[in-house]
Amino acid sequence: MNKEEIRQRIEALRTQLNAYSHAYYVMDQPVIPDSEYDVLYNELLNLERENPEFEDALSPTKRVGGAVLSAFEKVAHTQPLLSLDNAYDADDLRAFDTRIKKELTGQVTYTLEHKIDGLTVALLYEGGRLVRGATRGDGVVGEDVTENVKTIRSLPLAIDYQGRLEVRGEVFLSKGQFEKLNETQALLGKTPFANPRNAAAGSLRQLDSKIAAARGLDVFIFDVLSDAGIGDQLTAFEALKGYGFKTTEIISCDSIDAVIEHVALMNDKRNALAYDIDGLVIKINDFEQRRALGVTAKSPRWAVAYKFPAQQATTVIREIQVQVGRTGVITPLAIFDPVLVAGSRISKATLHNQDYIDEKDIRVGDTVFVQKAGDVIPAVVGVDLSKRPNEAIRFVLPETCPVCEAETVRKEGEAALRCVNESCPAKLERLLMHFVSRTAMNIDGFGEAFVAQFIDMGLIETIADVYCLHEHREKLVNIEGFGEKSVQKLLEAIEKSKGNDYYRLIVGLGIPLIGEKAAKTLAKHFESMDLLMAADEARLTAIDEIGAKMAHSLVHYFSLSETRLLIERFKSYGLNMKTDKKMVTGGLLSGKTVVVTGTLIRYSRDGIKDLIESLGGKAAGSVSAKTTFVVVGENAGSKADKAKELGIPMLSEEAFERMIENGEMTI
Ligand code: 0OX
Repeated sequence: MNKEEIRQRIEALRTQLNAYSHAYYVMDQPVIPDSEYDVLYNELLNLERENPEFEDALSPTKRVGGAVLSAFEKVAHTQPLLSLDNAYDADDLRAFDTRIKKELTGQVTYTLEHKIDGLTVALLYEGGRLVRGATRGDGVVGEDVTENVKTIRSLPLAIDYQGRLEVRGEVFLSKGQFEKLNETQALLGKTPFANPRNAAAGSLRQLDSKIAAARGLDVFIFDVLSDAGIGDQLTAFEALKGYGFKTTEIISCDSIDAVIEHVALMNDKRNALAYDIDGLVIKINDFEQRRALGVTAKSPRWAVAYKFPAQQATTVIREIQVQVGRTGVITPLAIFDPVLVAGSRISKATLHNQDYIDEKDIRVGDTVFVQKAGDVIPAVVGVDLSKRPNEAIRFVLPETCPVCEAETVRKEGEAALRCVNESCPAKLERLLMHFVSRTAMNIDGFGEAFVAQFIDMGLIETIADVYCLHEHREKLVNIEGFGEKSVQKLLEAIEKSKGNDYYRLIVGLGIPLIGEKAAKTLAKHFESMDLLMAADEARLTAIDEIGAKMAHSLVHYFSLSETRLLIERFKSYGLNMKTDKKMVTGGLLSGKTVVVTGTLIRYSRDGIKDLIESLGGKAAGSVSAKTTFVVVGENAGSKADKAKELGIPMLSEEAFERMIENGEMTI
């Protein structure tokens, strides 16, 4: 190839690669496989290297970033970048419509665009080429981030318009890129970004454009400033798309009612989008009407940003309280200025443990991002380090329990710090609240304040003492605000609770990792508390819903002498500790008689007997015509012979286990 042919080939490759990038990054419709793109890209890269006179700063090979800047240049915007007034509900939207209708006569059409929670940029094209990208800054002066915006794959570096054209848009990170970025941050041992907006802001303002390139920024264009005779927003979007820009969907509505309807619809659909939107921007479609309305000091009268109820908000942590849970776990709780998140006011959130605090480096005085995890539990997801006060110091959980002052201990391999004092009053208070709660023994009349008082007065030292409260009737009646009637009611509720389903007592014990669901499963598999207490870890983990950690927790709990004493006392007070027969009769072995012979590997004799009984079966000592089947272990003797003689099915230990695991009688 001679020089001219090389130049033409380079041009052709650039045009071709730009078109493929547009299909991939803007239209989301790749037209060639990555491998083919790579071949052409490498050809271009080589030609450019060998022929430096044809270098071009806007070549597709320059998307990877380049020189490191020492600072960003300031850029005065051609026209100020306005901000938007906000609307938070249907009333605000109607007020916006009313204001407009006062000024305008004739039909008004509104357009609705996604409101991207990113950073506004102004992009200038001259002679069909991107010449400058600037941040919004204060709306009048921004910063030159041309090198960084050039790395945004969905942004055309060359467009088919030779005049001067400025477009404006919102730079953002998709949810997927944000996840990926945080995974990388974690791998590098760096603090994760709190949200996509922060990550996008940090990336757009990187002095090293190679870093910006690696972040995978994206941009939606929503505005075009040109004299090309465009008269309305719908046409502007069509023109933008025609130039190769990426736009969000846009819809038009002829009434504010239709706008309100669409806004509600979008709030439901927003989670399905690949990027975060925090609302919709509602604009008057017609530019003539826009001009008639004009602008206020900082925002246009013809547009409004409808904000969805915030799912994330910022607030300031005023205090970190330390709480002691019923199992002694010390939990830090952040108390912050109340904020509205996903429609509800929150003022505190758990910080879980020391690791969580350290990982996010959360301090008192910090401005933090809070959100509702799974839209229910409030969580502090990150810190805005730029707002950290100088005096903010690292937060460390205490070495002694804030309630009983006993030592706090963190076991190896555990995230939790615990108060190791078995009789810590805080633990007892929490356990007692849990014991009487709706999910556990469901005893009405135990207000939180009274629970603390009963403990203070020495009336309750363990949860079993609940059933001795009637002995202190006099003292109870004299408690201020309690009175004869409430005492009577409470004592009746306590008495009634003795007849509860026994799974409730299992819940009430507050065994670590054993909640309501696990307790119900256990009550189904073990007919009585005695059987449950005798179960070993192998027997427990043989149950589908019981994992190794739960099994370990149960065995440990029941091995404690305090536990045995507690259970004995409950028994002596007449608490129900047996599964309702109905539950067992529904068991896999209900109505079946099973004989075990020989030595089993996984079960002791008592263990398998318990298992059979907990499944509703009868464990018999000898084989007869009534025997349903025989479980045969090693060195089985005469019982196996008898079973053979009578034609009674025999199962190996393994086959028996499989049958139980599958929950199906195979004989
Ligand atoms: C966005 C967004 C921001 C034009 C006149 C005032 C605001 N965050 O997605 N701004 C605008 O419009 C400008 N549109 C948007 N879609």
